[in-house]
Amino acid sequence: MILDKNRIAEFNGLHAASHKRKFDFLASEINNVEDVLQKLIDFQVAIPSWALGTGGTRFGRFAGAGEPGSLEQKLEDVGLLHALNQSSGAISLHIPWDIPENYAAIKAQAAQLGLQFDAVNSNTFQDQKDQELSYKFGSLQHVNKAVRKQAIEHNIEVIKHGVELGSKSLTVWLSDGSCFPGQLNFRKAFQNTLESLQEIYAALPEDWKVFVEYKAFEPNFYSMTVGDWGQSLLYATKLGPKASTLVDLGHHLPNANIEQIVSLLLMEGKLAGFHFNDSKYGDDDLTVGSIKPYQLFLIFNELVEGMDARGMNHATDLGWMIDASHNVKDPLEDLLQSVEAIMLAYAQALTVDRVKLNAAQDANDVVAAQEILQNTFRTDLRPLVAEARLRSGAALYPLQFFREQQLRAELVKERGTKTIATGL
Ligand code: LRH
Ligand code: MN
Ligand code: MN
Repeated sequence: MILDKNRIAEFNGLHAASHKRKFDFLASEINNVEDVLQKLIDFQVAIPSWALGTGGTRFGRFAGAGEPGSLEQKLEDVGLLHALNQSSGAISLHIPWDIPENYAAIKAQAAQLGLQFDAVNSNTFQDQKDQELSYKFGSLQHVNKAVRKQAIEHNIEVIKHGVELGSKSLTVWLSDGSCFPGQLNFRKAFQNTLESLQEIYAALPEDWKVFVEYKAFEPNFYSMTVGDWGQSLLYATKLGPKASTLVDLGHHLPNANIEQIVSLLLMEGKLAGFHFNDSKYGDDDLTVGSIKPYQLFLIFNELVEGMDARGMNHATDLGWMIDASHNVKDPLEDLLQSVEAIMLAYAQALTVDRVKLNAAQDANDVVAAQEILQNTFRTDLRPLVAEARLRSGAALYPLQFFREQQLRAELVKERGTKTIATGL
């Protein structure tokens, strides 16, 4: 489905007057409002191809209707999201869940929808049909060199797909690790993984990067070979300047101070970017901002502070991606909510009074520092984010539009009720 721009314009027209009242009030309270708006307009969050179908757990999956059944339909869905919010202008593919065949056609379709190809993701955490050797006991860490070789070759294959599509980075997430004490020699597993990553690194084109994603547990429950930011940073440092650490918000042990991790990785020039999601317990992959919105704001606060200190471009110098899935929501509605939460946290971080915050920190004025952050967090900046959308031709209220215009029903009509998208 390609959305007719007139439908959005008509919808925005109906809400223009009430939006303007709210925005004008807010704008009069914010110093650098035009600058903030431009930054919001420029900011784009990539959508993972595997989040477009209803997710499942190992206990079951309740498939939705009108889900994308092919890579072309996944692109269509991301194009639809982007038309609605103008902030989702990229898609991240997972190989082999997505197998691009006709590169020229896929690229032409993406260009027509205004989409870029973000990081490509490899998959050595599952065995595929017809795969020669099993990843049951790991991939890049495996005790058998032939298994490591197979996993390295897969990653190089993924890079090749990415090159054809115009991606510029590879994200490597490994489920490698062990389930029981004694199962694995930690040092050998690390060395094998490093050597394997070095071979993948050597295959990166000149202008490419590799993102090393860590995760504390699951599917291995005793040790993970890339289990935390320390281990990821070790690999990234040993690999070289094209390698950095990717932070997936759900991949930490409970109560980890993610904003501090982000700040230090940024300081070291080793922060690759994000997989945004939210969680109550572990890798829950819930809608961004649905559980801990204050944490999300604090992370963006560190990002804005640290990126500005290093003179980085917010929109282009890190990888911004969602990595969420949901059992009980319409995936497109879920993704609209996630993008909105990210934009809101970013807007909040952009409006923190940094001069006052620095002064409070330098004076050990703990109360003032907390007030500054919480006042910003508690200011309703939704009209600001809506204004950025309005100016970029998106819908003032994308979720409302999606529901009122019954876009899922249109997709069901096109694709049918018995649809299953590949992914988690
Ligand atoms: C692992 C992970 C990783 C995978 C994705 C499907 O939990 O976050 O990023 O590629 O899920
Ligand atoms: Mn992830
Ligand atoms: Mn995950």
